[in-house]
Amino acid sequence: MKANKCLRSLNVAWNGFGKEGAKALGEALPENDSLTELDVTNNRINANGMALFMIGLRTNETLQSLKLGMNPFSSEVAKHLLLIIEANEKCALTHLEMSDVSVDEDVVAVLERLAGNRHLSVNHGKIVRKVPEKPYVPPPLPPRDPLELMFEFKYEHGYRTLDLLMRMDKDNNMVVDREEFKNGLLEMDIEADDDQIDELMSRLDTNSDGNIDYSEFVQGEKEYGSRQKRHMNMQTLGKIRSLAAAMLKLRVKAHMNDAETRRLSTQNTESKLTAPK
Ligand SMILES: [Ca+2]
Ligand SMILES: [Ca+2]
Repeated sequence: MKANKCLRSLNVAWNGFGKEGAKALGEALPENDSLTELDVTNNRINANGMALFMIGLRTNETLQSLKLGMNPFSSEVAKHLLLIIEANEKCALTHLEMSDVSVDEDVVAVLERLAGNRHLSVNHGKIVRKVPEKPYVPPPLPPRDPLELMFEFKYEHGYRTLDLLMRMDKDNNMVVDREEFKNGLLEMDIEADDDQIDELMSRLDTNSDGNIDYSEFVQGEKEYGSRQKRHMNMQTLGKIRSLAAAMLKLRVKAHMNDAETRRLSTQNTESKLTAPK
């Protein structure tokens, strides 16, 4: 094609020539000033192949019809293609066929700009929403032990053990019975059903007299309060791990962006080298 300066129409559809064919076309297009129609439908041209092919469109001034359908490239690649067409002020393209390529709002925005100053009709696929990046969702924490929550409440409010007992002991007999304990937890917004209340009572009421006295509160705090502190340490550790994982993801993404910038920069250089003087 480089040598054949009189060729007006080239149909190489359904060859499956892939990246190598796309590269050859990308190199030939800037040097050809006769070709007006090019059909490369169904040639297994993916994003890499399109990158090589698009180099040729940066400076081509004769091509009017380009058929790119049934090649595996994305909306993002279609956007780059349109940006290249937009940047080439002498581009003669009036018809672009890629009716099986779904496009997102970024492509639609470029098409709207082009509609204002070019006579270019583009057959594209359906318009889809841009796929947002999935936000990182940490795994749910297991439900907290109501006793640990109760002692956490005590620490947060700066209560002494006696303050906690007196807060729950509504009849002022210096012990907390089942009903007082149940209502006390409710007032602290700690949820526990009847079975759980029975179980919690049996853990605190070690002499099984049906009441929690001061020494039983102290003993309970030793046992479940220290567990609560350990739990808090584990939570802190979990948060640090989540943060480290998120930072690692950001570093990987930044590295990928750098690689993409370098690749585009290389393409730029190649384009300058192949462009006619
Ligand atoms: Ca009482
Ligand atoms: Ca007791």
